[in-house]
Amino acid sequence: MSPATVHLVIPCFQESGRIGPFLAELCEVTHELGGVTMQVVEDGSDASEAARMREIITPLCQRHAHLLPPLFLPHNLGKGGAVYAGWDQAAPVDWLGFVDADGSCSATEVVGLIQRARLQPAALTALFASRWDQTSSKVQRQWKRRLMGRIFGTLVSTLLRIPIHDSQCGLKLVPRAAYLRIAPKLSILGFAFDVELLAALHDSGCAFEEASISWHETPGGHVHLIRDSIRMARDVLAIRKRRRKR
Ligand SMILES: Nc1nc2c(ncn2[C@@H]2O[C@H](COP(=O)(O)OP(=O)(O)OP(=O)(O)O)[C@@H](O)[C@H]2O)c(=O)[nH]1
Ligand SMILES: [Mg+2]
Repeated sequence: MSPATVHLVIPCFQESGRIGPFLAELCEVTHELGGVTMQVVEDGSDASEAARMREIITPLCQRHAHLLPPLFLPHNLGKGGAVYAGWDQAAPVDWLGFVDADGSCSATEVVGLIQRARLQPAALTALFASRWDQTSSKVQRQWKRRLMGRIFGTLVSTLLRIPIHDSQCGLKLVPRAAYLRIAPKLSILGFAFDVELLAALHDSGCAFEEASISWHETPGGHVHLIRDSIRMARDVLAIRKRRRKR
């Protein structure tokens, strides 16, 4: 029997300085794995950044047919907007997923999560990678990000009453059928999109599991700890309000 198919989106906002080695390794390991397609979705570039991204991605596309040509969106939608744009254009695979471009989560971890997904007899349970095991040497993060991650995780699980520790980890796999059911309800396109995705999956009856992974933070992140945390907390409150109305 052929393995469950996966389409992975790599959302990018001005990542030409960070994505190269990670994308090359990801191409190699997913090529060996088979049944995986991938696409970079970038929405933060000017002409010179787009040219740099093409310089990195074009040779990889030539070597690896499973790396689809990048999608350059005309306007900045945010991380979630880029992920959904990629998912909405994907061929009918079993699993839709995304992974951050900066390599904080290694290509080996991506393979591990795909293998875990393929153990399911059918694609039914969404898999959210998690940095919750924060005491472990597996997770290296700046203390400020670690702390904000804990606070935000507690906020999400308490306000939304969903048993999750780390809703924000940059690696997730979602059954495509489950995504199609909830897609019309999704409206948050920024950094809190994962929270709305999680809540919608949960409310639609789709099970999810947190999968502990190694995480070695790559410097140069785009999340602004104060500004984005406030925005994300507001988004969580809005999600709670909408859920209560239903
Ligand atoms: N397309 C797109 N991708 C984005 C946008 N903002 C962030 N991303 C991508 O989202 C991913 C995560 O962003 P990072 O900059 O790594 O976030 P961070 O500040 O390191 O936060 P953590 O990784 O959670 O510690 C990266 O692949 C970014 O390029 C955006 O507006 N559009
Ligand atoms: Mg990062």
